[in-house]
This record gives sequence, structure tokens and C-alpha cells, in this order.
Amino acid sequence: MKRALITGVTGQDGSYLAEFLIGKGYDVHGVIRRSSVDYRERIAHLEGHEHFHLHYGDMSDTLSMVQTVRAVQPHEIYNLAAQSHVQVSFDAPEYTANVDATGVLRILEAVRQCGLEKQCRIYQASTSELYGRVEQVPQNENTPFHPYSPYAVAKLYGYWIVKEYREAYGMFCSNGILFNHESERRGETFVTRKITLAAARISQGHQEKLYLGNLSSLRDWGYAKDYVECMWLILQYNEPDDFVIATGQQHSVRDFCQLAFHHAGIELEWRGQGPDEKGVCIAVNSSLPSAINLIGKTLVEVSPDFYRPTDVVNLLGDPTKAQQLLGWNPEKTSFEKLVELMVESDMAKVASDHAAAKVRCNLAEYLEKGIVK
Ligand code: NAP
Ligand code: F7E
Repeated sequence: MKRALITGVTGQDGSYLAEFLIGKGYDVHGVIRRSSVDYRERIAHLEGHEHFHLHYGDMSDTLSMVQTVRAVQPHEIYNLAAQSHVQVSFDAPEYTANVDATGVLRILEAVRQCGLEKQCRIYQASTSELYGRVEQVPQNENTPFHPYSPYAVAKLYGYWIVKEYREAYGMFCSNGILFNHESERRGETFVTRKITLAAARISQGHQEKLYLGNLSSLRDWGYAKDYVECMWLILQYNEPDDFVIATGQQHSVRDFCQLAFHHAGIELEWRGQGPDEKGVCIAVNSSLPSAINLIGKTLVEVSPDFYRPTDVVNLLGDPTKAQQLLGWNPEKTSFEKLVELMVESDMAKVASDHAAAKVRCNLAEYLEKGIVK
């Protein structure tokens, strides 16, 4: 039985990858961090599975990395752990460098220290953010990098140290240069999930307005479930290499917003320019509760609080190499389907969170009135 070690197993990609690898018959080991609150929601359904194991560790702690690699003796490592939020990397640049840059070195060295460099294949979660202030559109494996945030600069080190260990020590380590990929499990402060949650809340009367930053930013958005399959394919290839993983389709933040609100039953019209641009409700679906009167209201506004000191605004990937060499299909889940899946999931989540909150409120009231004891 093959053993896989996943760093970042509690994250969006880590949780899907763990499911995928268990399905492929792997014994899956994940690294988790100690936290004072429960953050294992994305992997809760896997805990207790006979082929799913967790180890405490941290990417900033060499000892824990070496100990975990020694204990697991993995055939494959998927290094997904990172401080992955670009905006946060401006607030915590040194921490981001420690985890996203030096952390990669710690994993590579842990494999060497444990004498596993011939047995263990390593996948590194590289990113389209490396293209940053883009020098070519679309971007492929030969496009020059121009990182444009502390996150991207740290990830650039990760990318190069992986290539260095491949050449210096003959290790099987590969970079997946993944363009943005989203899902129902996406963190709530990334723009897509922020939008789908807000659309669901506004349509159910629990939020007034959504504030966003740069509406014109362009991204190549894919579905995370499709992308974790490609991580695995990269490690099954006959030699270590670097691959761009993308859909080859580009949309703006504004497009995403328009479509997400449409799936939540709200039609938006955009008025104004730049920081004064607004998304105004011009029609609603008949399924929306009649008490929620949205027509004519401004539901989306721009707030400079969400502008970045330097922003990456034109990402579009060319996945030809992955298609041809790995047989990966970039068209499996369309942009339209992705938005629909995310909104559908958030509509259900908002409704059930609200119902649960109502039960808690009722319970508090009943306890106070002595109706329940
Ligand atoms: P995510 O949801 O933010 O998950 C990040 C994971 O890293 C979490 O499990 C987190 O653990 C863990 N982590 C953070 N700091 C750590 C530390 N110091 N030690 C150990 N674990 C730590 O990210 P994602 O979207 O799944 O992305 C996975 C990887 O792909 C990341 O490396 C990201 O930079 C990269 N990437 C993502 C995309 C994308 O569009 N999603 C595109 C290209 C590349 P906690 O749960 O404890 O915070
Ligand atoms: O921003 C703009 C923002 O935070 C996308 C990470 O997974 O993908 C992700 O990084 C765009 C940017 O993702 C808001 O300025 C507008 O231009 O969803 P995001 P990201 O920065 O592309 C890459 C590939 C990674 O590697 C990263 O780990 O949307 N934007 N208004 C906004 N962004 C956010 N977060 N919030 C806003 O209100």
C-alpha cells in the first residue's frame, strides 16, 4: 500500500486530495497544527477512517517535519501547507516567507535527512501568482516570472528550491503551477467565496451589502476537485517536471459576482466607474421571499480597504502541457458550473445556519421563561 503525506490537509485542497488518495487505495497521513479552536471541519468526515492518520507539526518547525517524515516513510509528499492569502502576506511578510519559502526547504531536507530521496516523490504547490505583474498573456511553463506580493516572492523561492533539489540530488520533485481554483470549501475571505456567501445571505435577508476591492481583476478560475487529481497525475508522470494547471478561460471579479447573484435569484446592473462603481439590483427571482425588497437597492460597492499595495490583474493559464503529457482535462467543470455549485452550497449553508441560530435563540427564550428546564 502506498503511503502519502499531505501538509495542509485541513485546507481546501488538502481535504479534497486526502479523499481522492484514499479512493485510490493510499494510506493517507496529514500534518495538522495545534489550535485552540476546532478548524478541522473540512476533514471531519475522514477522521476515524482506517487509512487516514494525523500528525501534529508545523512548517516553521524543522524537528516536527523530520519526525513526521521519519515516522510515515512516505512514497509521495504533497506540500500544500502555506500562508495562502495574498493580502495577508502584506501584513505578515516574514511569517509568510518562513512557511511558504523556507518551509519547502524543510520538507526537502527532511526527506534527505531520512534517506528517502530515492523512494519519495514530492509535489510542491506552486502558483500562478509567480507570473504576478504579467509579462505575457496567456501564461505557460516558459513565461517569465514577475512576483508581485510577499506571498509570490516566498512561493518563488519554493519553486526554485524544488528545481534545485531535483538537479542537485536527482530527487523526484515537481512543481504544479496552479491557477486559482475554488470550491464549496474555499476559505471565506478569498473573493469567490466571499461573493457566494454574500449573495446567499443577501438573498435570504441576512446581509445588506457586499464590499469588494478591484472588480476588474481577471482570473482563470477552476474547480479544486479537478485540480487535486492533477497533483496526483504530476507525481505519477515518468519524470519530475513543472506543469501549469489552468482552465484557459478568463473572467473578471465583476463577472463572477454577476453570475453568483444571478444563481441566488438577484439580477445586478453595474453603474459608475472605478471606486464609484456599484452593483444595483434590477430584478429578483420569484422564489425570493416577498418580504425581501431588493429592487433598486445597491447591493455591491467598492471599498478601497480591499485594494492591495500591488495587485495581480491579468492571469490566464495555458494548460496544453498538462493536457498533452498527463492527459488532464481542463474543461471538466465549467466556470458557470463552478459558480452554480458554490452558490447552491452557500444557499443551503446560510439557510441551515440561520435555522440553527433560531433554534438557539428559541432555546434561550424557552429557558428564560422556564418552558424548558
Ligand atoms: P488553504 O485552504 O489556505 O490551506 C492552507 C493549509 O496550510 C491549511 O491546512 C493550513 O492549516 C496549512 N498551514 C498554514 N500554515 C501552516 C504552518 N505553519 N504549518 C502547517 N500547516 C500550515 O489553501 P488551499 O487553497 O488549499 O491551497 C493549498 C496550497 O496551494 C497552498 O500552498 C496555496 O498557497 C497553493 N495554491 C492555492 C491556489 C488556490 O487557488 N487555491 C492556487 C495556487 C496555489 P490551518 O488549517 O491550520 O490553517
Ligand atoms: O483575489 C481581487 C483581488 O484573494 C483574487 C490564493 O489561493 O489564488 C489565490 O490568490 C482577485 C485579486 O485570490 C476582493 O485584488 C477584489 O486581484 O480571491 P483572491 P488571489 O489573490 O488570486 C492564487 C493562485 C494563490 O496562489 C493564492 O494562494 O480578486 N479582489 N475584491 C478581492 N480579493 C479578496 N480576497 N477580497 C475582496 O474583497
